[in-house]
Amino acid sequence: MIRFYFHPTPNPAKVALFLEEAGLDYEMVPVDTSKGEQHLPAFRAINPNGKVPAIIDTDGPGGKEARVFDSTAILIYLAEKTGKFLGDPADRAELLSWLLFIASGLGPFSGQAVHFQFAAPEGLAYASNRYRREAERHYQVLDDHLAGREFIVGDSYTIADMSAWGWLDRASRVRKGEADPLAPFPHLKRLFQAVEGRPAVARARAVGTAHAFKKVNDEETKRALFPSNYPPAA
Ligand SMILES: N[C@@H](CCC(=O)N[C@@H](CS)C(=O)NCC(=O)O)C(=O)O
Repeated sequence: MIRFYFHPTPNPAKVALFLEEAGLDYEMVPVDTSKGEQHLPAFRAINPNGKVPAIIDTDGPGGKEARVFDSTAILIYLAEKTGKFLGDPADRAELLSWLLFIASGLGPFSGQAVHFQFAAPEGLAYASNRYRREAERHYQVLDDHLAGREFIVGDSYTIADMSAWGWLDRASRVRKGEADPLAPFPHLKRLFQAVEGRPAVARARAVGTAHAFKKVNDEETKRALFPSNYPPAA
């Protein structure tokens, strides 16, 4: 059994997709980041970084419980555990390279592009431009790589494609104001649509929908999500 610590946001979405693709038995545990539940000591014991996703595998290595945090670590852990969606072993260097490119580039720059265009105070044009343009540059790198290729790694659907899907799903926020945000990146758009068409995506999108996650963006939410805007806790 996997306990899956979840909030309906891009990094947990990648893991939801893997769990559904692999047909693993799991229990979704809501972590309402808008209420600050990611900062509770009980959750910090699972992810010291205080972010979702995280998992507990009650049947980890040696039959012992294992915690895994960070979406890319979880994807690699579960792919190795199940032997699914890792691609050809001969392509492992490519798989790790593209996973880390998404984990350290495409994902974080997309996140900051969304932050500066939607959450930060007005007037931070330099930051908005930098993060949006860097996100777009990462889109272009992946788009160029995908020319003439069906998937990111080798010739099969892997955790790299799932990882990219999680953030490409937010392209309309990353490229605020664009009606068809992936249009300039036709290979990326094709990949996104191919993943989007998989039955597991509909199931992954349904994860957590029965839970009443907080939607209001009030002072509690701002303090929970952006603690660096407030004085350090004593
Ligand atoms: N590198 C981490 C990033 C995790 C992350 O930023 N998660 C967001 C949701 S997508 C979160 O927990 N936000 C709440 C917060 O930052 O307090 C991963 O890939 O899992």
